[in-house]
Amino acid sequence: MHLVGMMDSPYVRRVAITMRLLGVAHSHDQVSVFRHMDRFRAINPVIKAPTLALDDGTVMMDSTLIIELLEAQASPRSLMPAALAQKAQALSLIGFALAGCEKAIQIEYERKRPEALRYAPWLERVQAQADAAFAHLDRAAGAARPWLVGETMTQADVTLACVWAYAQLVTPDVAPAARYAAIAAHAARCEALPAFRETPLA
Ligand SMILES: N[C@@H](CCC(=O)N[C@@H](CS)C(=O)NCC(=O)O)C(=O)O
Repeated sequence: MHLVGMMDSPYVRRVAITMRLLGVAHSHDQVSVFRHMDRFRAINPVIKAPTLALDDGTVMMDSTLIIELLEAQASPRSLMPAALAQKAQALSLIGFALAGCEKAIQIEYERKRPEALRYAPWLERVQAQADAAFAHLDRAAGAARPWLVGETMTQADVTLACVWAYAQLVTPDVAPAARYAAIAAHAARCEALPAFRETPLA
């Protein structure tokens, strides 16, 4: 299978790290959805990163759907807890992390508009949503034992670390490290692992 997308995308990175952690063999092409549109379109006409091209020609997109396939392929290896309550906890935290990520990206895109076209009430709403997501994640990181869902690292840890690294690189003011010290410490623990070090953000 062939992964397509730049590693500066938190979505591409969570897939790439998941592949390493689950031991899924793959190739990877760093193709940008903005700078290499024609090349990307030839692989996936919708131009979304990450894209996963399977050996039989199937084209997949959306990191969560791709990770679902990786989990099925790697079974019994898994980054998701088997027990229902822990699985729900992991999925809940992944949802908060992906929402925080979406809000950071929305703010970043809004800032790319000419000043006259920016809509302050929208930015305020999105920042408040980001605040809620990161505050929840910070409480969860503060209660980690030592991982977010107990003694084993899960997809919730992978996703939070990828989202955090992206937010710190691109929109550090949206989720200040000083305010979310527990997330910062938790993400640093993830980033020290080989699978993260071998899959740098940019
Ligand atoms: N929900 C998607 C979000 C993916 C996404 O928005 N990727 C960005 C790159 S970070 C992209 O493809 N942007 C180009 C576009 O949407 O036109 C996922 O989890 O994969």
